[in-house]
Amino acid sequence: DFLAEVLADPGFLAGGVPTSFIDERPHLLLPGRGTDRTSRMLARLAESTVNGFTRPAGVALVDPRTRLPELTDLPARPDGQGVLVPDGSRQLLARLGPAGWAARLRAQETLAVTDTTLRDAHQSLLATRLRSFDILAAAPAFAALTPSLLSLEAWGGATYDVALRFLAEDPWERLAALRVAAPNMCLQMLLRGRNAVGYTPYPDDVVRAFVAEAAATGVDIFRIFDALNDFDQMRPAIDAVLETGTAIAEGTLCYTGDLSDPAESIYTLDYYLRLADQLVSAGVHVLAVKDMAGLLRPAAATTLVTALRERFDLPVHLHTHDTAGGQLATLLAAAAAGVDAVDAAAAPMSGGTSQVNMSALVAATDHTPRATGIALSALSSMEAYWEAVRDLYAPFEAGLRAPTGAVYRHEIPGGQLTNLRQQAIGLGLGDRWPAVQEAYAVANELLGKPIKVTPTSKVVGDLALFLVGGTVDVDALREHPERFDLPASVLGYLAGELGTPPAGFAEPFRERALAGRRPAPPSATLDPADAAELAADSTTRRAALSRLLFPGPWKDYLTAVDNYGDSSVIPTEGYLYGLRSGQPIAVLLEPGVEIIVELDALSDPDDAAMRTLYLRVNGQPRPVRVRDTS
Ligand code: 3PY
Ligand code: ZN
Repeated sequence: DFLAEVLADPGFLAGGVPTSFIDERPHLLLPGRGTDRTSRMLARLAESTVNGFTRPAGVALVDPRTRLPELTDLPARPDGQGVLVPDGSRQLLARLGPAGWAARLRAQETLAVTDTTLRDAHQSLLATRLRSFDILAAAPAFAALTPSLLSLEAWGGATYDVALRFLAEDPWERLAALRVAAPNMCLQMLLRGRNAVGYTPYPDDVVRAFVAEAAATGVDIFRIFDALNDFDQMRPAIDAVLETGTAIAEGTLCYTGDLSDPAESIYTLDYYLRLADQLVSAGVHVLAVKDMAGLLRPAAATTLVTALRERFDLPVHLHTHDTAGGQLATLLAAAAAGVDAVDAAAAPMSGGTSQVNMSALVAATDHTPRATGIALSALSSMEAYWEAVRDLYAPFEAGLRAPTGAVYRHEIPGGQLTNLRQQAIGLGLGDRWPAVQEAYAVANELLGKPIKVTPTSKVVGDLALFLVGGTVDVDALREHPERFDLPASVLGYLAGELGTPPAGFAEPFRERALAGRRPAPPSATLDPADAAELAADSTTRRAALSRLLFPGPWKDYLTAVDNYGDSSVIPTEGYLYGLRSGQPIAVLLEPGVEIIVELDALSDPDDAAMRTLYLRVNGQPRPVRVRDTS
């Protein structure tokens, strides 16, 4: 809520304020709480300056906010805080209710589009590092310029974990602030069924509390999947969404293989239709096809979409990744077959392991019966912003420079491909990347060709790295898995912790692998003290959820807040790279409380490796010491 207030400050949106700001507000220099907050913020900036990332070479970083389009065509809000935004999908949902909203989506000819820039696109291109700061700065432009989007996918997936683990941010605060900043758009999240936003199954009470809190905080559309397409693993989450009475439940078919291939024996059209039957019987409002690796080819999309729409009267929402470069063709084939909604991303955050470029999709459908109603000019006006954002996050690019055809063999999901590559580099296997990809295909087969998406994709990836890192003889492993010190995630998977793959486990591989070392199953019940916290007020409940889902990262987050305060208010260049002489940074600690920080000089490390930053804070000299860990 605090972030939402900051967002409403004209100074924030303008990307800074004149240094006279503080002269007009001398109270900001008074000691007390504000001073303490300032010290912690300075500690964070000092830490980043000395030990942070190195600015990317050859790129002139700019403050993305200076690249935002001006929203001058819209009437100002009566309170002067920004512009009035047109009604969008969220008002429609409030008016029609979930079933009516879904019926309308199914009946309309317009191709509906979800924007994934704020979730899957940066998860797939930038290791999920996009901060609330850059998400919230873009939100008013989304709300003003693209109100006809079906939804903003902006939460869930890996964003929850990464916010706590790497960004020192509370994911709930991001959601609450985004809710305020884009009041006319349906917000969508990706929920991993029983695994919620984590990697192992949680007790039903945790999933139920998570869904209730997410809906109350601002999620309108829940895309619910299970990594093994196991309906029972999705059921509690679906029920919890239906219980809200106000949110949309998208029941998801994770797509893998190639259903047009006569040799495909597991993931056939019948297989998907059987699963869709279960989802529809459970009462979901929308059927989602989630092609996480970008394997759905145009002809298969035609077959699948046509069959789903013939068999059921629900709208169908298609998600894919452009890893091999051809997925615009798939979206167009699906559109021709009647798909109701598709996912795409802002051009500078699209392509490769991310989603298809929304501008290309809009251009391809304009002046046809399936035109999206989204203005190309609106999308173009945001490109400079996203280009600047992408430059800022350069250290997290693990990028494929170009599309890859190898995905049709290894089937690695877009969200995992770049991460796995980084993991391989971290293990000293960077130059063996082709071998890792091939090992992934082998591990897939050893594990019974499961659907690969978080968390099963991690199991397959772990086994692949184990194969390459340990130069394991695959035939020996296939025959005698009990002789190998297999990764814990692999043993857990084989023990059925994540459910059962559609074709069952490969036997006798599984029996042998588990012989004498079957891991204990995760607990299905909740400690009464935890249950009480989940039933308490929102603040207690959110904290309990974060602690239960991610105990370690939650503790790290609390420590970071202790040390540095709320660092989500620091502009990303300062947060990642720190200060540079001659480039003051303006930090809005809260609405109306802006601190201008400038670096005058930086000392060399002393005998204890301590360095002194000679800062000026609102013009006043302020030395800060920090340990150089390099
Ligand atoms: C996630 O679970 O985070 C995914 O994006 C799966 O595709
Ligand atoms: Zn995805």
